[in-house]
Amino acid sequence: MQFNLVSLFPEFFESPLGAGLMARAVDSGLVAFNHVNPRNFTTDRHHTVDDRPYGGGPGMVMMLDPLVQALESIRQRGRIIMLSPRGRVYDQSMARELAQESDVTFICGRYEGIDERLLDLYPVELVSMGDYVLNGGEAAAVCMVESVARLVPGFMGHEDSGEEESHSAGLLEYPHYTRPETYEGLSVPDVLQCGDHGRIADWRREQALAQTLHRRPELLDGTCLSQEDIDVLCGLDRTTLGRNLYIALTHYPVLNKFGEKVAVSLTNLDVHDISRVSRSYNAGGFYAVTPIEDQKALANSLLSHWIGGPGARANPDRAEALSLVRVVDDIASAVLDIERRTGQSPVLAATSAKLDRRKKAPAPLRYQDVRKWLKEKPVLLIFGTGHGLSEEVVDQSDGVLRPIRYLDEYNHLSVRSAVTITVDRLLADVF
Ligand code: 9D3
Repeated sequence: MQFNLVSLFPEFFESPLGAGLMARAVDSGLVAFNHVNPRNFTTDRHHTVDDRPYGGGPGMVMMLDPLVQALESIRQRGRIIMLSPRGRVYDQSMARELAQESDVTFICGRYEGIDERLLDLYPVELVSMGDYVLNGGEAAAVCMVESVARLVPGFMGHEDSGEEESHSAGLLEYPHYTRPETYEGLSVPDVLQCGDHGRIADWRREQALAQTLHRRPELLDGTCLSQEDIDVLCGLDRTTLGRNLYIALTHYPVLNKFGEKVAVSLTNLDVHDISRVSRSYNAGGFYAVTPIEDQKALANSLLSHWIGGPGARANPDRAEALSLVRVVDDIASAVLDIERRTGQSPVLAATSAKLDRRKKAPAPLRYQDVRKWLKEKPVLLIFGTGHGLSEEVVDQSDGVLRPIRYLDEYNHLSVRSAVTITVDRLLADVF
């Protein structure tokens, strides 16, 4: 396989592509490198490859002609990859694709970037190594070349394949151990010394699943899981984030359609459905907030019917969900209850269907902010009935979560739908 490397710094590649397995693959003719330096295709006295950007601004831009001449000098270009922070993020599936090719060309940018018209002249694919800043494309090209080359049959030597075994695909690795058996009092897990290969394989699979769930849960979405795997994952502790989440459904003070402060009646359907969401996601609790006495009495009679009364015998699952409901006068009472239960003060995250467009409005909370809090402390997620929370509730909160559909104008989900979507964004099994 031939790799064409278009770069102003060919010497960059000397040691990373000249050591270990890569050196042996070059010696055996399995892979070859063709270094092409755009500076060698300049015609002016100073060998200029960059110029000032049209429109002004900092930095320099790589000029078209040296790049075009450099590309034209390559006989078989194959797929043309431009390493760029604007590219699609590189992954193993793209490495697999490229390993099928006989030629690939990598263009490594320097300076602020290249003249955009190169993309009109050649079918260039932009590829990024991830969201961090490098000095240029060379280090990224090395990553791509290395990951593609090891998939070329024969590169790894013996019968060893550069690809992970199919049964471990998409999971993080299980932990490895070697001698000595104990080191500063730390011993090797007993199961690895028992000699039972079936038990060892099971343990390693469980470890791989546990590592993936705790460190990179989003990988599980792209992984084939057996029923046994799912049973293993169910047995692992996934409830810590959820336990810290508390939901408040506010019936007063909320706004009516004229923006006036009002009280809204409690509804049976809201209490049932939000309690079932709370239980399904293992939330810490659900507060129905209303200071109105007959509303509280209504809620409590509903709860006693379903939790201790005839409803509980007919439908024990519902009793389990509704046991999470606590009827309180106001947000402050919910906060006190959470403090009493957890010994910690909750962060208050208000919600809204609309972005606050006022000039001095603080930036909305992102879901990732709230997810981070949930790892260490209780969070009370506050929803409003009617036309949303009144300003005083928002003002006593630590922030307002970004609306569910913040890029759209029409925004009229029921509060039950909004609770469900928000809780799923915070606690989903899948990311
Ligand atoms: C001011 C905006 N910057 C974009 C994030 C400018 C800029 C920074 C760094 C332009 C080019 C570069 C050089 N980086 C690469 O060429 C590059 C890269 C990267 O910086 N991160 C992740 N993957 C890649 S692939 C090529």
